[in-house]
Amino acid sequence: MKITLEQIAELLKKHSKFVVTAHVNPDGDALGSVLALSNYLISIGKNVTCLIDDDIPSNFSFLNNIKMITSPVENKINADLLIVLDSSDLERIGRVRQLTSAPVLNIDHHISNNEFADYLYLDSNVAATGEIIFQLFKLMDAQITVAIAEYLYTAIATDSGFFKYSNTSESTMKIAAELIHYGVKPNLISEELEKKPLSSIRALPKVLETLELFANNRIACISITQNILELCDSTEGFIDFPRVIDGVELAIMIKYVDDSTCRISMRSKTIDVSKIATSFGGGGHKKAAGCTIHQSLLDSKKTIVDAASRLMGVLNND
Ligand SMILES: [Mn+2]
Repeated sequence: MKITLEQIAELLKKHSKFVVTAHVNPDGDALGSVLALSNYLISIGKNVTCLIDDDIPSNFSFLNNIKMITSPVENKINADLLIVLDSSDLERIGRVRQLTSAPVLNIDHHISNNEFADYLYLDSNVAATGEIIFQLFKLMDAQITVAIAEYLYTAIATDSGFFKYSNTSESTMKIAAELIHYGVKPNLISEELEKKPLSSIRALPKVLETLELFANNRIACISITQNILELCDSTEGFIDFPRVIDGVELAIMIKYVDDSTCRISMRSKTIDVSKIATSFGGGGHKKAAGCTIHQSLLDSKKTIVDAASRLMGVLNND
């Protein structure tokens, strides 16, 4: 059932025990939204358990109280509501669903959302789930502490590519400005988020060696092979290299998972890549989406480049 922000506020007021979660492979929006909403709920006397079924990338360790997000363990949790943030389908929250039978409230901005929740608030026009949480806080007259402002700024800045992507709207900027008013220092947040481990920079030449162009140079693809993965812990930011090549409309990163599984990330300037991702069981946004393909790295590359070429209306003869 689709609900309004007002109805979300009612649900939050009415209930007292919440599990708050977001998608696996958590990004700034997932973590920032979970931390902002959870800390607010705690501040108004609610009982909150924050769970994400994955490791938290070290870039986010600067966020206040980040350790309150833990991995799910076997024990069942008695809760009134399971709040699922920034996730377009239930599979994306991993094992968290098995821990509670509470009804699900889903707050999300992915156009590919499959409407799995009991209560859904979906706005695919906002840059980040953090924007929706901010609107909710305004509606509930929430006190926005510096920490909450930092969580929301991190959520919005990361999902909008630091206010560069096409999802950046007038309202995105206005919310960011308000968050600065509440005490955010944008330079300090960028410094933390831009940090890369030395191993990633050292692996970069190997990554760039894998660069291939298809569809008359409109598609650029990099491959993170098993060998490259052994050199670096994080592949964060690698897709920006094919993305910025002059003339490239679609950047693809194919990451080895095992001999018959690859993780695909896509960043587009023209075509709607959420369609491609959804057709392979993944999801995302029009200009940024991802999926998993159960093929070898080479076969996955062909599969995804062919699908993208078809959508672009070009025959891929490369
Ligand atoms: Mn998001």
